[in-house]
Amino acid sequence: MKRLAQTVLFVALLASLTLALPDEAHAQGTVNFDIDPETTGNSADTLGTVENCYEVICPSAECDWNGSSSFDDVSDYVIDVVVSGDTEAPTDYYASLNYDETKVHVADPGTDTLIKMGGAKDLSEGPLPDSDGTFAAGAMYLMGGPGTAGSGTIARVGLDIGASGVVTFSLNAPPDTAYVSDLGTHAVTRGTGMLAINEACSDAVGGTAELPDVSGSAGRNYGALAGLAAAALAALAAGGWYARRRWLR
Ligand SMILES: [Ca+2]
Ligand SMILES: [Ca+2]
Repeated sequence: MKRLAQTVLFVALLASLTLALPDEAHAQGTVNFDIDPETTGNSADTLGTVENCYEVICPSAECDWNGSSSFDDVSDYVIDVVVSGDTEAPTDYYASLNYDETKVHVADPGTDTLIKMGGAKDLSEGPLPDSDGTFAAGAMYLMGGPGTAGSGTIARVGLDIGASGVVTFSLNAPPDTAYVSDLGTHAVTRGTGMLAINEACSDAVGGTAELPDVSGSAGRNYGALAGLAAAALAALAAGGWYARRRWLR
């Protein structure tokens, strides 16, 4: 009976060791994927500020305030999928990007999925435009390589904006999002990013959550109303002062 208990313990120990093995395969550092909705200062091996949310006024007449969409397959704006952390020179990568296809599509102009991996085989989903809510970017060296080491942009994504609203971009779990170097497959973390089209970012992060069902434009009107109220109070106070002076004379 004691021997049986020892055997069970040994098997359990062996099982726990085996389960720990996949972590050994990620001995190289973690690579953090994120979305940068404003690309200023970004390159293959440099990162500007990685904003969580960025406000844009739709740069073309196709964006309506009434929520209707119209796409013309031309890029109006670009965002970046960026990497940081243990960004060894990549030998292949995948970035599976989710987006709200009622507001943006991934268009051909402006999209560059080889920024960090010049001369690699482009494995990205195509042909563009992509309009089903998920765009799979990726590349792999069949010869040559590796790519550019360092934190920076790994894929630049051209967006055809078709409607107003807040779009949250996210990345799907490995293996759909992956980073591989000569050291092997890196563990990854995944961030999100938001583009507020003709809206305020504060609405997207709940800054006006205490107000009942307020849209972006209404939120701004509250500010204007508050300003008017303050002006009215000042006028009343001034009026009262003037009246008092008249009464005292
Ligand atoms: Ca940025
Ligand atoms: Ca797609």
